[in-house]
Amino acid sequence: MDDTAKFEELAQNTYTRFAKLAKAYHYAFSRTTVTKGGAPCMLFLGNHSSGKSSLINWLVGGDPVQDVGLAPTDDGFTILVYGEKDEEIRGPAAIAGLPAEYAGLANFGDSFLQHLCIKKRNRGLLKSVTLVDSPGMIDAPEKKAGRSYDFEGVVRFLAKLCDMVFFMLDPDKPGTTGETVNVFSKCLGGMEAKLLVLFNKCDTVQSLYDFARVYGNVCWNLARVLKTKDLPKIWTIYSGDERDSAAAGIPLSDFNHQRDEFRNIVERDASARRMDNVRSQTWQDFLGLSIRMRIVNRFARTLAMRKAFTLFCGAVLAPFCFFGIRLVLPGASGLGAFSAALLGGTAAVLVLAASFFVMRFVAQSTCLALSRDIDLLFKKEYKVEMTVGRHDELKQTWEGIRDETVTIVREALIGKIPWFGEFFRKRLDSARRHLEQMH
Ligand SMILES: Nc1nc2c(ncn2[C@@H]2O[C@H](COP(=O)(O)OP(=O)(O)OP(=O)(O)O)[C@@H](O)[C@H]2O)c(=O)[nH]1
Ligand SMILES: [Mg+2]
Repeated sequence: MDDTAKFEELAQNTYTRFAKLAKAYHYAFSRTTVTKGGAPCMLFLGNHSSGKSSLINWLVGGDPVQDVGLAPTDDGFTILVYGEKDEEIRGPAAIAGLPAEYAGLANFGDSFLQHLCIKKRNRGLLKSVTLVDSPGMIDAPEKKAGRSYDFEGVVRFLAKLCDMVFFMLDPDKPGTTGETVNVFSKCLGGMEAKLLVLFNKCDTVQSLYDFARVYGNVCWNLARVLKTKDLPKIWTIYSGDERDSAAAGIPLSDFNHQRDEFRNIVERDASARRMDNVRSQTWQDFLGLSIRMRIVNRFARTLAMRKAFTLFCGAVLAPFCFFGIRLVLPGASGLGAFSAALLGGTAAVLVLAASFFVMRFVAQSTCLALSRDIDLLFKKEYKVEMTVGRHDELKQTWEGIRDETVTIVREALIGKIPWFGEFFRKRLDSARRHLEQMH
């Protein structure tokens, strides 16, 4: 077994081993299955008619697999995989034709599954990569008109799973539609490393001046949606047979060169990219779980201590009330010993009951206070780690799970947290280190 297969097996075992723990801490892994020897996957996103399907057809070669057209053509997701015989599976049955990694797509419901198609084709490229075509992004004329399924959720799921994400723009629509803005801001955050921006159909520009204008427009619009400080590399390409520069408005030789480079990335770099993606995903997943556990465990400890202290105060005060009243009242007020004991007993019970109420109040205010100051809690817990080593990674992972953790702390959703949470976290950390050593 080679190193890659060993890593994949270990990652899969680690996911299975800690799945229950993750559930107890309300933590969702971004991937739950690592298929041994699985094919790298590439997702094509972009405005409608930006040329996604044409580019896929060009990459796989032979008869066109995807329909192309000027009007919005694809209204669903198509996953192209290798198969000896040509086959198309649509709807819920499609999931069964895919590796286990895609099983999570079933969670997006029947309406989405009606918009899912698997195409099996006997093409060389598909032996080594899986390609995912998506519906073009549109600004619906009516605000209310939308898709019948959670489009952004599906894009987020696929973008996390896929090893490369190509985002396509074309000279016709160099601007970004509302849906594109949403996708960039809600679905592709933190995935900049595997995102490649493709400025497609460069053969259609009329002149160098025309090209400069649309290219400037693309950069301008990207700057509004991308959260990175630097502009990413924009691959300027076109699909289909090599065009003659004389027929196009601008010289195409440089772009032909870029097309070849792009093709190389798809054909040759794919498996290395898959390994990078799987490694960084597993690393992120387990680091995220470890942080979630540490913060929630700390919260649970603080909560338990404050509750115990309130009850302890009640338990100490109650006998004082009982014996104090019993001793002081009979002589002072002429009450009988029995009446004094009765009064003392009632006071003690009232003190105990009050301490229960105070405890509930303390619990609520602790939840609120800790959820409000959760960043402070994180900084205190990771004081040492933040001063050395991979503090940027820690901070980024924390930011990714912060909001959910706030909800858990505020709502005190810690009912099923294991008693020895820190012990389990240490086991998780040692499994994490073991995985890292295989990097
Ligand atoms: N000149 C030129 N035309 C292209 C290129 N790529 C695509 N087209 C044309 O652009 C139109 C739209 O192409 P599609 O591949 O259907 O675009 P799409 O992004 O899949 O569109 P949707 O599925 O509707 O989102 C078609 O008429 C294609 O022939 C290109 O590189 N150069
Ligand atoms: Mg298409």
